Amino acid sequence: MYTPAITGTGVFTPENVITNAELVTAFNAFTDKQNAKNADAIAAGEVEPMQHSSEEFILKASGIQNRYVMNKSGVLDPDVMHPQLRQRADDEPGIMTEMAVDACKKALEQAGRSAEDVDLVICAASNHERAYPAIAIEIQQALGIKGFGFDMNVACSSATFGIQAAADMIRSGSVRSALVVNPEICSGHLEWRDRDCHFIFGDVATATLIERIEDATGPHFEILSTRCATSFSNNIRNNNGFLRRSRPDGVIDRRDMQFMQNGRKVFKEVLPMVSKHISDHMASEGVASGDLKRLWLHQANKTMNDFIGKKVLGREPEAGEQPNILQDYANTSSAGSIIAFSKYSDDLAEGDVGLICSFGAGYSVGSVIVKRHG
Ligand code: CO8
Repeated sequence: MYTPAITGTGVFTPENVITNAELVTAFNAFTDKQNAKNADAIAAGEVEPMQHSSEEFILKASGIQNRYVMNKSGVLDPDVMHPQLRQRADDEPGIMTEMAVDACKKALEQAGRSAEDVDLVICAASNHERAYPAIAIEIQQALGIKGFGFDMNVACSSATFGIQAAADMIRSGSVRSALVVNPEICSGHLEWRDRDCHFIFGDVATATLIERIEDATGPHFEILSTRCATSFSNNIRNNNGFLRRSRPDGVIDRRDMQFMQNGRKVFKEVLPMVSKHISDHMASEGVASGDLKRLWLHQANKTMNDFIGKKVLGREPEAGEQPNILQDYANTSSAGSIIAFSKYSDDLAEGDVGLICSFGAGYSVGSVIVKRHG
């Protein structure tokens, strides 16, 4: 058996930022247009008027201030309200591949490695640009990696589940080195015209290089243990699949193919599940809360993270102990905890222990306990 270690991480951040102010202005303009269009039906009491969104609500309910997106103009155009992404020719790299390649190169550079050193690419994300060939195989080809690649999807937990899969293969010796990459174009599956969720998501790609610990050339994080759990729930759902299903009246319901959630229920049900999962995982590995130097949590909601941090540590987390990036990136699904890890882990000292945790649709929760070396 070999010991796996995280030797490099990389983050691709899109160029375009949307602030809450810009988002709310676009949403409210759309709302006014819709209400004007439906004025007669609204006056007759047949249609409910749409309500404005508010910056204050978004910040208070979620902690989000900005989000990065792959296309800004479409999202902010009240007559469009979705990203307008150019369809790629079959012989061009896909959009997810371009994002992933950038993140992977940064992870390889940080580890002092090149593509020839890698045996496996796992593209772990909550949405994939196409069904097949696997995005991972396209990334593998774009980077010039031998070995193999495959796609996997566990929604927001894709990265930690991918890390477990890669770490287990490294432990057993079937691969020597793996890239787990999470290109998330959440803007493509978000209903930007829905006031309840239009502020939630952003786009990004993260990559994590995992190698045998003896192959590490610089500072690295030994993977002490991983744990994954799932429990079926309809409270976060996206019905977009390969079947073109229509309603009884023959209409294809576009909303049915986008992100849907019952946010309040998610909040209530996922918090205890995650807190218990982390505490049980730590207990079975003999890690006390006092031993934990950092928590890199899934980035969906600030209140949620504050709650989990307090529950796991048994006290209010101190500044920097549980870094949030959601104020800048919003919820980037599987990439969130890896962005936090990538940006806030360099300062840990030899022997410091930390925990990466993701949670979300499924429900799913994945945790990775790591120890700093070097
Ligand atoms: N502006 C102003 N008011 C608003 C707005 C708005 N934009 N939206 C709602 N309100 C109003 C509501 O109408 C409601 O009014 P009233 O009290 O009169 O009924 C009031 O504000 C409160 O609304 P909510 O109860 O909905 O508000 P919450 O406080 O619950 O906050 C949140 C909403 C932020 C969504 C919160 O519930 C939350 O964060 N929940 C957990 C979410 C979560 O973690 N989800 C995980 C999903 S991600 C995942 O697993 C990956 C899926 C793949 C993603 C990729 C595709 C995109």
